[in-house]
Parts: sequence; structure tokens; C-alpha cells
Amino acid sequence: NQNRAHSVAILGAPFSKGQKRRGVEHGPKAIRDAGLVDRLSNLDYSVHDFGDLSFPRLDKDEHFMQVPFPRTVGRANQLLSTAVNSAVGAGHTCVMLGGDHSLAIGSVEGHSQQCPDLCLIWVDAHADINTPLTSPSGNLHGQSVAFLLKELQDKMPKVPGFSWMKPFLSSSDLVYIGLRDVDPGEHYILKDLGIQYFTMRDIDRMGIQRVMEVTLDHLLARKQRPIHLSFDIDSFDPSLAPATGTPVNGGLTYREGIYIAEEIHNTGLLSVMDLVEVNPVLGASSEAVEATAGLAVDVIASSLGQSREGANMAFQETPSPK
Ligand code: 6HN
Ligand code: MN
Ligand code: MN
Ligand code: MN
Repeated sequence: NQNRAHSVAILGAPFSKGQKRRGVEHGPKAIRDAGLVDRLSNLDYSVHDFGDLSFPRLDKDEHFMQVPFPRTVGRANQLLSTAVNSAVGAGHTCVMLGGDHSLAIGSVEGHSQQCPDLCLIWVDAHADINTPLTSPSGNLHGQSVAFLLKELQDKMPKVPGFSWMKPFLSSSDLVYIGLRDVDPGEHYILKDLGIQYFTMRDIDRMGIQRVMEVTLDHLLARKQRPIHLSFDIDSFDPSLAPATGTPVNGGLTYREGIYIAEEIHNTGLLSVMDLVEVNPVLGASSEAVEATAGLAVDVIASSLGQSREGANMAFQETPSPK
């Protein structure tokens, strides 16, 4: 129970234009319906649910190269950045509910306005580090990290809609966990920049305990600093998280995912987290949707201190009879 921040801000971001499938804009509602606010209140937080942001529909937004909806995605992220900036500035630990993973651009950027020394843990089947020139799909949810990294600045064309931001993150301030579907251009960039990453094969070899030890050591050994956790639900195995747009077999087990969240909580340094890519329209049944959204709630609660050891907040001593 050490280090419990007292207030959490929930920001819903019902946005889907970073990719081409419909439905991921309903992620925030599905995650709230799975009981998020009650679960966090039981952890003794004061929960401030700021509701859903509203994002403008831009009627003229032509492709840029092969990238669809660039101005719409840029503007949504600008609005999200402002919201995260003020939630963190007001002293909340911030939970951003997506929406697709392009939203991490605005979430991490807004966080960096308050915490310029933040570090980033990206839990995902994918590296989301394509540039518009390497992307096989054009989709911006597969390019978020490329917008953040200083080292890619001169590899990035000027995408319309993004002139409000400058890259600010160093590649040494980022660690990936869960990778298993990395595009050729992405693999080149990961190697070229020497980014620390752990694929599912690495988790098989080292175990999740060692992966977290090396991750946190890499980011925090030199100095303690705020953590941004960007958690893509497709990092989990599709048997656990079927309702998502780009599922890949061979993902995290339930216990690996929860262990990642617990270890991040135990640092006492979690400042902002994203939970993205829950798409209720893509579940084969309501059970599949509820399982995916319930898993999202479990990850958020564990990141904020829900413990498998149990809590003893109601007890100062073991009750005696009479
Ligand atoms: N996500 N690497 C593929 C692409 O289109 O760039 C997939 C990206 C998936 C993005 O899951 O957040
Ligand atoms: Mn819809
Ligand atoms: Mn992602
Ligand atoms: Mn992904």
C-alpha cells in the first residue's frame, strides 16, 4: 500500500481514424461498462471520470502519401494532448481509454509537457514505429512512436495535421514488451536506433520476471522518473483479447500481462497509462467483448495497485471474539 497516489483521472478517447476498421471508437464505453470506475474506487482512489473527449469531423482531409485521415488524427491528438497535460498538471494519475493506438501520440506528448523526463513502456504485439515511408498499411496507429522520437526527425515527412508538435523522446527512453509482428522497416529502425525491446520469444527465453527487471533497470537505474505505460490490448493472446483490430497469435498470457502491470505499479512512478485497441464491434459474441474489456479493466487496476496478495485496508488487527 505504499506510494498510493490519491486521485485518478479517466479520459475517454472515442477515436478510430488511425486505422480503417470501424468500432474501436466504442472502446471507452466497453471498458467503463466492464466496471472500471468501481474497481478503481475499491482501490481507494478518488476517481475523476472526465468523460469522453469529442473530436471534430473534418470534411476535407485528403490522404497524405498513403496515409488516410492525417488532419483528423493530428487534430484529435492535439486535443488529447491538451487534456492529458491538464489532468497531469492537476495532480492526477491519468488513464486514457482508446480508441486506436495513434492516440498515444497526443497522450505521450501531453504528458511530456508536464514531465519532460518521462520514459515510455510500450506493451504491444506491434512496434508502431513505421514512418509514412515504411508503413505497409498507411495507418497512423502503426506509426505513433515514429512521431515521438527525436532520432527519426529527419526521416519523417511533414504530415499535415501535426505541425503543433515536435518529437521529444530519445530512443533510450523507450522499451517494448510483447512484440511478435514487426514490419521490415520497423525492424531496421529498432536495430538502427538500438532500441531495447522484448519479443514474445524473449519472454519465452528469459521469463517475464527477468524481462521486467531489465526493462525497469534500463529506464530507471540512472534516475527515477515518471513512467508512461502505453498498453495495446493486442499484446495479449487473441484467446484472451479477441475483440481487437489486429490480433496476432502467440501473445501474453493473463499472468504475464498482470505481472507487467504489477511491476510497473510497484515502482511508484506510473504517471499516465493508455489502454487502447479494444474494439467491441470485432468480438464474435458479447462474451468475447466482455472478456476483452474485462481484461482491460484488470490491467488498469493492476497498474494502479490491485494486488493478487490481497489488501488489508479494513483491518488494523485480527478481530478477537467477544
Ligand atoms: N496497432 N504494423 C502494422 C501497420 O499497419 O503498420 C500493424 C499496426 C498495428 C497498430 O496495433 O496499434
Ligand atoms: Mn459505430
Ligand atoms: Mn499498438
Ligand atoms: Mn498492436
